[in-house]
Amino acid sequence: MSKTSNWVIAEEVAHAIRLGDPVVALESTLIVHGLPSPRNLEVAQELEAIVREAGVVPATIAVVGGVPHVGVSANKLAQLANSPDVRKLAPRDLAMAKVFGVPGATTVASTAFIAHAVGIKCFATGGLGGVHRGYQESFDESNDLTTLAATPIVVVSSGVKSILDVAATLERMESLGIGLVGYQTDFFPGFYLSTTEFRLEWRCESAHEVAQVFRQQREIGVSSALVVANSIKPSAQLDPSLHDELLKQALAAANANDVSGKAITPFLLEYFHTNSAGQSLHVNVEIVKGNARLAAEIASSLAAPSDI
Ligand code: PSU
Ligand code: MN
Repeated sequence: MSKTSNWVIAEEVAHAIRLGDPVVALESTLIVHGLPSPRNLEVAQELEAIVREAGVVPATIAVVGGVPHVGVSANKLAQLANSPDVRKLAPRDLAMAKVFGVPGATTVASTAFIAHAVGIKCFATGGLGGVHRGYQESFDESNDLTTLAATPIVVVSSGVKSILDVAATLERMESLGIGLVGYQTDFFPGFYLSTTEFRLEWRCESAHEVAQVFRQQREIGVSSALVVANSIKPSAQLDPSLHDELLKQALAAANANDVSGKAITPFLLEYFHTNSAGQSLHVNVEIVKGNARLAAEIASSLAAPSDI
């Protein structure tokens, strides 16, 4: 019995995978824990619509009744988003979720893990998890990084969340051997901000080039993910001075409230959303939409016959 045999794969998704048609995986932690209700469920639908408009099949991934679902229905996602204390599940939690029959949202790590296991090659999110500020004391580094190091899938993101220690995260990505290219940018994006000061070593101009790089990785046996860093355009970014001010306040509030571990990322994002009069929420949604659009293009290129 394969590890995926009791998973629920939507018929449309299973069909596309069988035929080699393009599919884009979407995660559920971002919806359930990263965005406020009721906007979160609308966003989930908008993301799927963006992928569909590009002629690609969307597959939102979540755990329902302990079982990974690939291509979860709007109804099931709403149930998940509305149930209290729904867990944030990393790959290491999937076995326990199954045994105890609990629902959960999948992080970048578990979405990538599940998507790869069923044969999906491309995935879109907002910002990856990474190394938290103060990691020297807390050892808080997202499992997203270690999982992506061992999961061959294209992940489109706007860098890592700007609440993190970006320099340390980039160093860890290098140590872990995670592939990284900028999409039409020479600088690592700053999630809510179009750019950081960190220069990227590689840049792709098109979805086609990204697909070529990923195919090449697979061909030579590089088994890490390929992270595609896609920036929000400068005119749509969060005002940088507002960003810096909110970040200072959010970190102080997390500290004062003793927030740590899995709760820290949702806490900081929520702080931004409630204290920016909706501006950060708007930017966060735009980021993820842009990434879903690009992921659909890349998935299409990956499904087209190879020219290398
Ligand atoms: N991107 C967003 N919002 C989010 C996340 C990503 O725009 O909420 C989620 C992802 O699911 C990612 C998680 O895996 O945050 C990272 O959590 P942690 O730092 O606890 O590993
Ligand atoms: Mn953590």
